[in-house]
Amino acid sequence: MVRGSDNGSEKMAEGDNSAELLKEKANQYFKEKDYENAIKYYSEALELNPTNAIYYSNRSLAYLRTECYGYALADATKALEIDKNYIKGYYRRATSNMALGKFKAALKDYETVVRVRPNDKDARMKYQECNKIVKQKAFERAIASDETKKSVVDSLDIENMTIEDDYAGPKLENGKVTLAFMKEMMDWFEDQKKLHRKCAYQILVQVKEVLSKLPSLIEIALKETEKITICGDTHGQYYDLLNIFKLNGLPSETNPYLFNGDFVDRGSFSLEVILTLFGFKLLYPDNFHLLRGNHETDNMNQMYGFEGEIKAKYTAQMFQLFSEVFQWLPLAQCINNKVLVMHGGLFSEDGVTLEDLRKIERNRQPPDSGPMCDLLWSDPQPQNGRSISKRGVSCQFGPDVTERFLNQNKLDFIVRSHEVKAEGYEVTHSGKCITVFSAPNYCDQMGNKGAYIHLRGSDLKPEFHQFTAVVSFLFVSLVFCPLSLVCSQKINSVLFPH
Ligand SMILES: [Mn+2]
Repeated sequence: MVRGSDNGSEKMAEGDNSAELLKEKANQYFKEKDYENAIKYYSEALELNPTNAIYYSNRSLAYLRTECYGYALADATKALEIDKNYIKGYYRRATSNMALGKFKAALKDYETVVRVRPNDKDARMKYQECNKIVKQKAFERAIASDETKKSVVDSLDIENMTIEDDYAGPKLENGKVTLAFMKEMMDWFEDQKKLHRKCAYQILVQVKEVLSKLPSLIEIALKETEKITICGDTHGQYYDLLNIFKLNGLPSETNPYLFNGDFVDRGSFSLEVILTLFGFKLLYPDNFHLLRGNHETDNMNQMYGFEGEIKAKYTAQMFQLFSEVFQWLPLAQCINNKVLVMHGGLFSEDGVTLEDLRKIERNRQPPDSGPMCDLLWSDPQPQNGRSISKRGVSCQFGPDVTERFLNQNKLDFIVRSHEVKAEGYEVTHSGKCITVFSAPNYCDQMGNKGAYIHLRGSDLKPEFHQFTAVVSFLFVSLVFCPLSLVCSQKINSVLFPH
């Protein structure tokens, strides 16, 4: 009996030992920022020892890094179920909830951390940041109810904004965006100079007018001889955007583009990216297309840098106007009745038709569920059916879901973005679901290629073009994000797994 139980615990110890080795291996991958492999080995460690809170907590952090906030939250919760005194678990759960915009839930966990570790400066800072947001949200709700929403446009007097004599930058010509203006502005931005606020406001007011007249589902027809270039996420990587134009030509009436959302946040040059894209929209309204991504929203902009960037470069009022403009970005685009493009993907329920998309009232922050939410947030998955989202918003859809949707709507395939891919693009669901991502070396560290797609009217066969990042380390990297816990890549004692 005794001997037997000894053997049992020896075996257990062996299992623990190899689980520890797997964890060490995972930690090494994490250090090298190879989060996919880190997740793989934490998962293997958990198979051997499913009662270790640290493994869950470490995997939670790796999920946070890959923006799988739904999974990150589940792991942090699991770590706390196993060990409710495990302080890092509270940190992780708070971070996940922050990323999901659940600030009150996050605040509760930060409170716990601060109570247990009164001398932890980092924890105190996070607690204060979070507390500020909770109060601000409550204030916004309070004023929203007694004031009908007024547009920033009504309170601007753009005509009477004066451009100082010492301003040597680009100006609109008689209030109009021209090709000469666009070229001058792109050079100006390349030198990291600031566009006069009058010009920025002119672009914003005009583009709001143009976008608000568009339907939620854009439908275009390419002639036999025409082609369109589809780009995925650009995320404030201005120098990579310029590189796309260098490689693929400037936008024009004969060189149409479709940019598939997530123009802002993450990168330090979101303002430069979005004003360049808006400028081309004004110059070629019928041949230059923009769709909304999940980052063209207030919640994301608050957490991932764009709001901070606009406040630093201009004012809070200008950010408000950006927010109004974003609400008018169309949600999907159909090409030759055969190819449907959207930022995220397909829907949480079967039966959604193109007619349903046309009817979406999009001038709002996206709801938590329904077709508008899904278009901006969902992801494909390899297995059939649907599962809960790794991000904690919308769903994941399988090849059968894609097949049914395409059949019902008489479409050939979908093109979406929203996920970083090593090669810049990925073809899944037997060629029916294509991902394209145009921010190479995403966040200055993912090492991925960027890609864009050519679609020709003659055959609508996707043709992929890959490119690598321009040397962005030459440029000062500025982070405009108030919530360092969510988005900073800085590794400190709290963030690093153990
Ligand atoms: Mn996205």
